[in-house]
Amino acid sequence: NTISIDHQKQLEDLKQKIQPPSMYKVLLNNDDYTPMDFVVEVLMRFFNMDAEKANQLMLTVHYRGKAVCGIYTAEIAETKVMQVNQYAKKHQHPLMCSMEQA
Ligand code: TYC
Repeated sequence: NTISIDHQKQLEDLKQKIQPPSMYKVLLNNDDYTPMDFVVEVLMRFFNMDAEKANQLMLTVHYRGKAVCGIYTAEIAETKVMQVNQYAKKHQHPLMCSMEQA
């Protein structure tokens, strides 16, 4: 009947207004100078990986050029990128972290 059709349209309108946030991949890039141990430490410290996972991902970056460390909302992704790049700079390593829309 008319009422249930109207109700269904209201629900659809509401649904369309609730959009999930855009998500961003946080990437780690390979370089020739950053020590492997430092990259593993970064992955454990900022991406909450255990030693095995961090070592695996570090090797993926080393052999493939880059890898995704995690997928986050914009604000979290920006914070991760800043934290990693600041930490690398403080320790005088050229390690580079960046983000792109997932
Ligand atoms: N390629 C570096 C080395 O041989 C190790 C490395 C891995 C550097 C991952 C950066 O994101 C990186 N010491």
